Amino acid sequence: MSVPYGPNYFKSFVSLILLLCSIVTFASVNLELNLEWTLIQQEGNMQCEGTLPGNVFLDLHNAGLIPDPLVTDNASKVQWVSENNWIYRSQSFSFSQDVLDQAHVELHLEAVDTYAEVYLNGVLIQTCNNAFRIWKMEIAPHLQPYENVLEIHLSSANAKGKELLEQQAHPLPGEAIRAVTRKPQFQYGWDWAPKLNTMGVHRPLKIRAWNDLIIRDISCETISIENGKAILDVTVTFELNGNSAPIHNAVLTDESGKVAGFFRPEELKKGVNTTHWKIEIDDPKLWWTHDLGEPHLYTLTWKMNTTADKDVAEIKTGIRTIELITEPDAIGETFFFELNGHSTYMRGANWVPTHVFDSETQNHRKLLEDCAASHMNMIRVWGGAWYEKDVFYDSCDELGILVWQDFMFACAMYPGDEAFLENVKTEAEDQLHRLRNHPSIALWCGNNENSEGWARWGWKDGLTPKKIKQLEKSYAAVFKKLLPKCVVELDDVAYWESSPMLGRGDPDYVNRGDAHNWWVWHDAAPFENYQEQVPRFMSEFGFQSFPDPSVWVGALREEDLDTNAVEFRAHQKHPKGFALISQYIDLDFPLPTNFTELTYLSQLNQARGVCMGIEAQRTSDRYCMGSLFWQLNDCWPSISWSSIDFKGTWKALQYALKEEYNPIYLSTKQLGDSLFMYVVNDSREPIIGTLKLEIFNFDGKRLGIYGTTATKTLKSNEMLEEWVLPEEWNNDYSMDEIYTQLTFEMPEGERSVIQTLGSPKDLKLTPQEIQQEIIWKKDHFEVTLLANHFHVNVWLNSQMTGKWTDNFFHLIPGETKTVSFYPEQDNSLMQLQVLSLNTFY
Ligand code: BMA
Repeated sequence: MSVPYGPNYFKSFVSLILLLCSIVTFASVNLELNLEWTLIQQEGNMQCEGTLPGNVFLDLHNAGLIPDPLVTDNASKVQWVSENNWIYRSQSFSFSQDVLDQAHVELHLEAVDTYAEVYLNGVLIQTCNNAFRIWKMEIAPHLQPYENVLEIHLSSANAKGKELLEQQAHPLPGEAIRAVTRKPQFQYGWDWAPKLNTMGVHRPLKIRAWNDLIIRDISCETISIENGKAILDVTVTFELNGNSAPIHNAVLTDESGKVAGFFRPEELKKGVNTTHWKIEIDDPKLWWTHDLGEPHLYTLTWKMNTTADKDVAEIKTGIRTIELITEPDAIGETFFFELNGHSTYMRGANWVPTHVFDSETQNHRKLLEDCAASHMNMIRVWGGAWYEKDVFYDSCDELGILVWQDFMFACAMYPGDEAFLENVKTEAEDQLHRLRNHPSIALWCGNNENSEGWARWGWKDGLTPKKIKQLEKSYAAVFKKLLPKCVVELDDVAYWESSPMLGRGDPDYVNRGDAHNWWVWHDAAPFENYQEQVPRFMSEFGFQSFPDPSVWVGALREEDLDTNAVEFRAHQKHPKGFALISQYIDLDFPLPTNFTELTYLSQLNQARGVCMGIEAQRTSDRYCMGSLFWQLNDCWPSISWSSIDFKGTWKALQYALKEEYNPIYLSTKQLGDSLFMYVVNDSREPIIGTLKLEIFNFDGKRLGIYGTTATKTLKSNEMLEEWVLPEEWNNDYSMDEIYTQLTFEMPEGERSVIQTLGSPKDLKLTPQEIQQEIIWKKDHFEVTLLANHFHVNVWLNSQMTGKWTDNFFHLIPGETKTVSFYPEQDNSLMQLQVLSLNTFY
């Protein structure tokens, strides 16, 4: 194939990049369309260079016309941008003859945000009104051989929202302005995100040119896995233009080579056709989450040709079954996932966008690797944002992490008129087609907290019974009828109407469905509340903390690192955020005296709270079958619930998860004056071992050893609970003077955890010195520490962005601890600050 742009236009900055090299030999063409753009204010005289994928905030900032919205309190200063209408106009471009010769040339636009009119050479070719749809438009009739200009006219979602609200037959409660527009809801401002209601096209613009034949869709579903045999159903939808009969050639492969093949001439049918291929595979290699096995992937390649055209589609998929089991039991109703028939405890977190601007999100893979490294096996894509980019789902498939996928609706009541429903239906179909082949997708969930909001957030106040009924009808139309129907028709995983199923306050809250615990934080209940309220599946619970100080570099001036500074406060989006953080720190920790100490203690406090929740849930003897805390990551420099901050630095919580989410879970819990010891086996295989509890004083002297010499066997999903009564051990020492080491000794090695008991505030620690040695080794620092006294949660503050191999750990008296730090930027100088809880005593 020749270079796909005209020879006279080398200087026109048009570049069309080949997406798939393998397609070179085929007649149909797949291209990414990279053009030069100008951004023009519609009713004003601002104009600058534009970039798509991208958005107006980015372009105006790059041109120096607005300040960086992520920095200081600038977000509040750029709100006028969202009230304006903007045009992206391309420079003139052309296509090569290969493209122009095709009968069809389609422009595919994804993440068009949101109200847009697309013009080609002055002709309106598409009107868009949904950022979550994939817009496909035929442009062949409007193409010129040499000069083409594409224009995307974007109108303000605020203005359009007001217009739509006026047309509503009934008022919508809550933040109605955002509910009428299908764009990421967090862009209207959230309690962890600034209000940056932007306009643009966030994902690559694509061209598909074809002549006689195009493969529109391919899906591969696991029908059953039984007696060492898997049955798969492959469905292919294709479109034919002409009169020659197509020939199919399909092959399923993995790294061991061809697994199954298929070759068949097909009867001709002009227009849209669907064909099926049922495959039986002996001894299939199943797709497992990384903690239960290998996330094995197969490649399915489907080639088709007619005498006049060829096309090929390739997907990566896995053989697995995933079911949500909700069955009545003595207490209420179960809520757990079965992966390949195996009941699986879900350990994970909620995912928000990795950047306020979708085109800037890049670090999906790295964050998901962090999740796997902390033993997470499920991640929830929360409903107030985006259906994530392909790289997110590809990474989950490869890393063996399941995805709880929300449809993009959050904390509002949505319209139910026909136009809205039609729009949502197409959105759901687009996304189901795009994502259903990913073995990682475990569940489609209708919305986030809409039904809880409706039940208990006062949205019904002042509404007549008739209006209440209308709103409930709209809710039912979207979440009880339309979305479940789409999921049943297009995917093989379960649909769940709303997360949570029941709000807190509902008497059945802990008995059925998934739950969000916001007594802690929003209602200021103590962390112990997590122990009282253990639901069947906890899909949200969490607490805020400050990010690593390196996050603020470039975002705030040194002198603004102060909770009273307007600039700093702009990065805390919860109105009671600072007060709540301090209130909880006061309960359990010594008082911080400066910003660094506040950062440190806020992280310890967050880790303590979330881990108390995880412990209560994981030691419920499988009553609760999942812990997804709120929230994994950040979309900008902020004080938030995240366990990994905006620059990717792990907070204390993320390190704690290495123990807390370990598939073989160990914990010592103080209940009254007794000590309880737990071992929980989340792995697929039985574990055999002996349990031992050692008690040490803070000088490292062993005061006692408890446990039985009897070997215990724990089957998969089994829990071992043992206890030490007060009379057996605490005559000589009190809880605030000791730390424990709980060990489960197995033939293949031991698992061991070190913990302190009770409130950290009461610990009788002393601020003894830690000896340090720092060595620079080509690309990383090696830090060696040694102390004579037990140090709680040692924090190594490098004051720069990078990655520690361990941090926030307890330092054992007399034991040398060596950790490494890999700075993001080349930097052989580190001003290490070492802090531990002991510093405060
Ligand atoms: C949950 C989420 C978000 C919110 C978080 C913290 O309800 O669904 O809406 O950001 O709580 O308040």
